[in-house]
Amino acid sequence: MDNKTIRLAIQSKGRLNEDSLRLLKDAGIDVDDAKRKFLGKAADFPLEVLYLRDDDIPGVVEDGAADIGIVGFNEVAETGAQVEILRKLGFGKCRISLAIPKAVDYTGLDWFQGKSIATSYPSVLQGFLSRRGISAEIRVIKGSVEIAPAAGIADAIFDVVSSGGTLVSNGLREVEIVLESEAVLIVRKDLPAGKKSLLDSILFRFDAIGESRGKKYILMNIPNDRLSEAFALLPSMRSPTVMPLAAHGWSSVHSVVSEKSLWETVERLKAIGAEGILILNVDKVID
Ligand code: PRT
Ligand code: ZN
Repeated sequence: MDNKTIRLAIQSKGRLNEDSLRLLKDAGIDVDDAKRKFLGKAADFPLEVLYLRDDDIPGVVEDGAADIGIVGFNEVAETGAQVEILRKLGFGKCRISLAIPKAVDYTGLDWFQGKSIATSYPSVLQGFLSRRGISAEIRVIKGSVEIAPAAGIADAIFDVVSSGGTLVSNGLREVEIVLESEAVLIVRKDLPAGKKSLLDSILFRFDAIGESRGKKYILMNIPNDRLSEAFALLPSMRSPTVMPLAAHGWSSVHSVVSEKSLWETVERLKAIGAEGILILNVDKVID
């Protein structure tokens, strides 16, 4: 690996693979989606992609076999790898929680005293239990942790949850959220100086994509005598853009609004006479 190419580790298959590749594509970095290949190359950016199991990504970045990686924060926490977390990436959101059979009367954390807990995250769990002064037996299981209580393997589980559907269909109830997680961009501790500018360029692109998340571009026609009311409703990056319409007494107003308040803003704009409202996606935002 030379100093003019940066090497990124991503999950080869699984929940984070597609979103990781999409993020790269949105950032103008097209890599061959050769899932069976171990090492891929970007066509238009000096970047190599190493396709790995998610469990291996933090360690490979720590060792410097990859310079950067995209992986769930839960894996970074579990491996304890000495890497720097540069960005949260907004996908792969989940939590690692303690769950118990739903019929059990839960009395608080003390319930776990002396119990057995099945998990694939023994290190995160041990850390949590020690901090809370609970001593329980940890049983490491690599897959299908959710069946452990029904199978008589453990009293409780500590596992990744997102919708909670898996817990419910296994007769379990989430009782303590221990760790919130999402995909993160990690970097090795001693990134060679020559690769710093490549990393900066990737961060610049990722940030522009991150900034655009949850934002919509809105344009509409407004009677000129209602413009000041419209401006009050449209907090923009600097201030809204106003262009006169050919029709006398009307202007076209353009702005960027947050998706959360979009419908409320649209209703208020309509109430002050806005017409021909268009709402468009925002791909990138560069401040
Ligand atoms: O093969 P490899 O080792 O790379 O993959 P893996 O099987 O270990 O991981 P994978 O692909 O399942 O998940 C990769 C990462 O996605 C995890 O490390 C988390 O950071 C993140 N993530 C986000 C999740 C979930 N959501 C999730 N729901 N990982 C696992 N799950 C499991 C959960 O444990 C449950 O069993 O999916 C099931 C469905 O969840 P519910 O709650 O929606 O029913
Ligand atoms: Zn894994």
